[in-house]
Amino acid sequence: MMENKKPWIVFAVVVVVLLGLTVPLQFLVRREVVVGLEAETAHAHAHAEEDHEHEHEHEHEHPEEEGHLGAEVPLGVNLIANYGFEVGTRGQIWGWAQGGLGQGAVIYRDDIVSRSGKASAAVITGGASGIDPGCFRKLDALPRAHDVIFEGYIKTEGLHGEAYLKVLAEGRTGEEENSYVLVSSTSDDVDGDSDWTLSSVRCYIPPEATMVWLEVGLYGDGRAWFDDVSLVVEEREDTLASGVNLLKNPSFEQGLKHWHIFSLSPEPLLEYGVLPVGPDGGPALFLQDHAPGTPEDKHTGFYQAICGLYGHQGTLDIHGWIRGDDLDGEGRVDVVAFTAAGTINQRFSQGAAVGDAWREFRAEIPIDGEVASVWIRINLDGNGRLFVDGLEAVYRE
Ligand SMILES: [Ca+2]
Ligand SMILES: [Ca+2]
Repeated sequence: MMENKKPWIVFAVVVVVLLGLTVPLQFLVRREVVVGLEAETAHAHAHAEEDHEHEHEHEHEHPEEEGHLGAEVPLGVNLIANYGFEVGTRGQIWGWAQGGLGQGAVIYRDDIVSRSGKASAAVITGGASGIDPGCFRKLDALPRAHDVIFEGYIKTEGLHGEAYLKVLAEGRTGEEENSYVLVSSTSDDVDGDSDWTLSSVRCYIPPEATMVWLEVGLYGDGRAWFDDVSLVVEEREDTLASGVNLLKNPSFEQGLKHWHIFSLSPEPLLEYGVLPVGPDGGPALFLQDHAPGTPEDKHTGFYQAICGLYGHQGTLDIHGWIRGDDLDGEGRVDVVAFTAAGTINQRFSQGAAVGDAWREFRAEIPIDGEVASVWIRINLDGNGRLFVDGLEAVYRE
């Protein structure tokens, strides 16, 4: 027995020393693999997190510093640290900022509900309608002239509205702090009572982009959770097809799927849905603001973004049907082109007729190579009822 004891003690000491050396290493590896955090970038991300506390338009960065970030962006890997919302406290999710007009919405790290790991990002609106409450972050690297694919899992409970992932690319001219939108595109929305559902959005980031934001959030009333998000940069896939309708669900046969709610109203009293009243015999969009005396400058509506137009020369032919009923204000379809020149141009409006007749409208939007994206937006300003159906956006070379 005495002969065996000394080697045993030596062995125990060696084990303890090895554990002491490898446990921190294992922790770091686990942290990176499980959580997505790289230890050496924590400092830089901490600064990024501070930046998130500011609103988008108050970002301060040097354009020359941003100018050479594009070349360093790695392709094919998830660029989001803390993609599973594992790191943080209930009130603060590491690497993510909280935003949106919540009307009392609570945005938090939920350590009970998760798709993987132990936590997710959650939003509860608490009975009132929320306008984009959620979490957002700025991409540290700029994937200029590339496609980005933003994906993640969304779970909803009693959500009247929609939960989504959004990519927002902004540009800026000179020293001005005012930024302008180049691309704003949202993923397939999730609503109602949905278990974890993969949602994704792919869009092209034009070379003029100076900031790219990622957001997970909701519109409406209810609860939503987000987990396992990823942002992957790929070479451009130029999939712009000519001669076909580029809009998804253009005639509202799938309800409001693919149409993202857009509102500047702090308290929108919005009713929307589909009614089988369209000129095509199928469902049409029905939009109504019940609030009596709603001012005409309160825009509420839906949009769908068409991306991937950059570098193309041709026209975008718009066609559809619109019908107004008891409108106190205006209903219309706007086509908003976001260009590298930094101005919103090619905005075409169509006033709604008061009465029951469907009215056909057409517009031809020049695509000059610098149009980064186009929104087809259905607007209701003021109150009343608006019907829209059979929308088409066809690119022709
Ligand atoms: Ca998680
Ligand atoms: Ca229809």
